[in-house]
This record gives sequence, C-alpha cells and structure tokens, in this order.
Amino acid sequence: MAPFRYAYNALVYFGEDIADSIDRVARFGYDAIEVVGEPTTLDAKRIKRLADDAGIAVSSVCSIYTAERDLAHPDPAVRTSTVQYVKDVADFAAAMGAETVIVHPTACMKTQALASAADERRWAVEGIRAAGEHAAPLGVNLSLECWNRYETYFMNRLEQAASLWRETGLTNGGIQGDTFHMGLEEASIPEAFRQHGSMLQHVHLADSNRAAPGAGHLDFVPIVQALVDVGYQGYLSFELLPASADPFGAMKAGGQEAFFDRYTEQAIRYMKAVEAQIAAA
Ligand code: LER
Ligand code: MN
Repeated sequence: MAPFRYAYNALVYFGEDIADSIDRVARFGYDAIEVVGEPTTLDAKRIKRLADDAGIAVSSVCSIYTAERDLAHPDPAVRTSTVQYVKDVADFAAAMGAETVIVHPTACMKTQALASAADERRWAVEGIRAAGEHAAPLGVNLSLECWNRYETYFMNRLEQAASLWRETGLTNGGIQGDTFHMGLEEASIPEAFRQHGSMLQHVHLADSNRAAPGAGHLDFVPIVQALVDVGYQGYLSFELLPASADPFGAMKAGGQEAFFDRYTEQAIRYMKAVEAQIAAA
C-alpha cells in the first residue's frame, strides 16, 4: 500500500505571509500546501518558488465562494463573473503546478434556491463545463466539493456531486468529499467513499468538530481503509477551521493558535499512525 500524499489547507493560516505557511507545512513533513483561491491578491510565481525551495508541491486551490460567486445565480452577470473567477483560479493553479481546483456550484452560506431547481442545475452545469474546458489544456482538474446543509442546499452528498459531474461531460476532474461535511450528510463516510471511489478527485480531512483528526469523534480507520480499498491516488488535504457557522468568516477572523503548529503537526502524525495500523492489520 503506497502512502497517501498529504496537504494542509492554508485557509486557516489566513493573514499570515504564505512563506511562513509553506515553511510550517514543509517542516512537519507534508508533501504539499493547499492555497486559497484569491488570484488577485496572491502571487502565484512567488508561491511556486517558495514551495519549490521548501521541497513541497502546491496540491490544490481552495476556491472562496463568497456571496457574489455563484454559478447557479439567476442574474446572468453574476454567473458570468463567477465562471471568469473559476477560470482565473485555474490559471492561478496552473502557474503553481497545482493539479486541482475545488469548485462548488453556489455561494457558501446560501441555503435557499433563488430560481427553479431545473434552471439552477442547468446554469451550474453550463458554468462548470465552461470553466472545466478552460482548465483542461492547462492540465488542471476541477473537483466538485459537497458541503453540509448549513452551508448549501445545492450539493450535500457524493451521489449528488457524481450525478452533476457526469452531466458536465468533463473528464478533467471529479468529485470531492470533506469528512467534516460527510459526517453530517452521509449515512456512512466509508460507504460513500467506496461507492464513488473511481470519481474522487480530492479529499478534505477534518474531524467531526473541524479540528485535527483525533480531536473529535470520527473513526478514521474505516475511512482510510475505504480510500485504500478504492485505490484513491489523490491528496488527503487537511482543512481545519475554528468553530463557526461560516467557514470563510472563520478564515477572515484568523486561525486560533491551535490550528498553526499544534494541529499542523497533530493532523499528519495522527493520519500516518492510522495508515500504519491499517498496513499492519
Ligand atoms: C467549505 O465549508 C469547505 O469545505 C471548503 O473546502 C471551501 O471550499
Ligand atoms: Mn472542504
């Protein structure tokens, strides 16, 4: 069993110079860093250079779905600017050699539809397809991430993401589970991974309380076993956030102290112990 590749999402380090984030992630033995999707304020060339110097990769870009970024919005101007945002993030990812751009079809914290389900789905499919066709020649894959019901009404479970992804007809990418959201929405996290393993592009890991694995009540042994059994080859990227309803609000408030050195170290140590336990069984 080949070991998984690990990344840490710099979302929770928000406000810190990315050089310090890259240094921390490399120091604790990560393979890569996941970078926040703000291409107008972050310098892709500098991030790539810093990551190269530290001997790590940029795994992925965590797009930021603020209220005005919504591929399923009834206003065509909002949809057009959001498609442009996803294309810009794909360019940003390509410049850092990142293989994955995370996409969600609606704004985060939007919990009610603004148009019919059929219209919203059609707009989402068209937008994802247009952005994906832009990303493909850049070597960038899209990853459709499910969120829990308190952050979105649109796509909560892997089966929904799989159906949406198939409808786009794209081949550069797939779907994404985040164990924090999955704990709320899936009947069984391991079963959901087993059923959709061949379509998995990326995985976010966090415990039940969005803290480092081991700090909550998820059992990561059957979760990792399922990922091993389906032959998952992508990154396991820790997305850990302080307790808050709005993940991007939490990010702007800045990470709490535990999320810097303490959880960065604990997360990878815990998961490597889980991997070792499975390999020894
Ligand atoms: C949002 O809750 C989330 O899980 C992030 O990955 C944002 O892309
Ligand atoms: Mn996530």
